[in-house]
Amino acid sequence: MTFLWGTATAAYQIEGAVAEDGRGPSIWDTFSHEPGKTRDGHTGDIACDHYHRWPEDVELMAAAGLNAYRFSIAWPRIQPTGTGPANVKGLDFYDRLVDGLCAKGIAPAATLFHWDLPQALEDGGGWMNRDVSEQFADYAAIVVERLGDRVQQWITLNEPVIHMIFGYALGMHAPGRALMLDALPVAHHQLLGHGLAVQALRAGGAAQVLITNNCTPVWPASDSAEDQAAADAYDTLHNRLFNDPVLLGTYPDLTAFGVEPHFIRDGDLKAISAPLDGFGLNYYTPTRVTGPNADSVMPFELADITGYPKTEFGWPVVPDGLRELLVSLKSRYGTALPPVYITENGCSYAAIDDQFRIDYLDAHFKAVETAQSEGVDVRGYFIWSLLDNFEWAEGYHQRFGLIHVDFDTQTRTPRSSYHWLRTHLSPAGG
Ligand code: IFM
Repeated sequence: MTFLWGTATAAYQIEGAVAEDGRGPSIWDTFSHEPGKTRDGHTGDIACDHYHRWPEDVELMAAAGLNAYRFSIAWPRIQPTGTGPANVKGLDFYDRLVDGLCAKGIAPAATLFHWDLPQALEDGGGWMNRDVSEQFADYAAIVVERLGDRVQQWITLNEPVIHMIFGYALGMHAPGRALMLDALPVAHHQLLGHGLAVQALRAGGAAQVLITNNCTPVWPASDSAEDQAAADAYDTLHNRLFNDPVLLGTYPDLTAFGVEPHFIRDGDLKAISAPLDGFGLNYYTPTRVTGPNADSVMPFELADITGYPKTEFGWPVVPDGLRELLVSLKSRYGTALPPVYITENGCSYAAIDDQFRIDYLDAHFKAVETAQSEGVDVRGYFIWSLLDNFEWAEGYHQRFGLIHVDFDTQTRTPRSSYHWLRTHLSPAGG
């Protein structure tokens, strides 16, 4: 089986063209236009203008020797208000992109939801409203009907944990709600949406169906009972809350948080735990935690990780964390864990001559090889990201691309890491 080597992107982060061809507004349009929400007031209005420049971007992928591409579909392009008939021009865009990828021998991997909820659905409560789960499945059905004959992998959700925590619990991302633990239904409704979308995708003849979860190895700051309990609580919130229902059909024990998942209905977990063809894993860095202090609102506090290089975002570079995570997933879920695809990994580093990124990627590739030798079935690796792009609340200040983008001229300049990757993928220059 061919290992998938790709890059990953997301619609709002690269497409621009936010008012073109009938696209409706998303929560990120609203949020980024609100003063003070993103660094320097940056928005995704133009981003990388990928909506118009996608042929050049596909050429760049092909020239690097990549055989897969993970992109996301903007729900508000397909259903401008989140429900109702398909906007044909929106579907046409992805149809052109998918055809362009296939023509170059690049397998399309489409994510259905990478955080750009149609604003009209947020106005009805967003993912706090259970109805959105069913509306998400309707949207999935529309898209698979049009693209299902060519898309090799369907990824229902991207990082539901980050969307819940940053978007609904802390308010640092769209839709900007700060509900803290009251945001918990957002986890369940996204997961239910995943489960219902799996049904719709299967009914539509989808080739492979996955979910992408962001996971982190959790390190207690010491072996004290307090720090161990805090690590357990954080692991529950960040990892198990989103992995257990999908892979085991159960929710983890949430008593450390003093909450009851009262919003679960009969049959939900059966839908959520429908078998998958792969598990998408996004890994960036471990998380170190200590026990709570007198002011803590959660049963843990986050602590610094020292002794490692840091990306320009300040994230510690710990390649072995990826091996640790893969092995721990295998040990917790055993045969319930389908083949794993690293659906995102990469670093923020701006220089064109980016030896830092080369070292970063090389070390993470080796960590995957080690995990494979320890028995984990990893079948693909998607680097975040193809291009510098709109990094959410950070605007254009964090640059994750193998390819530098000049946002004034839209000129693409491949970084040293891009050239290194090409050699890595085709050592003979073929
Ligand atoms: O840019 C994001 C992406 O949208 C989701 N995963 C993490 C990336 C880097 O922060």
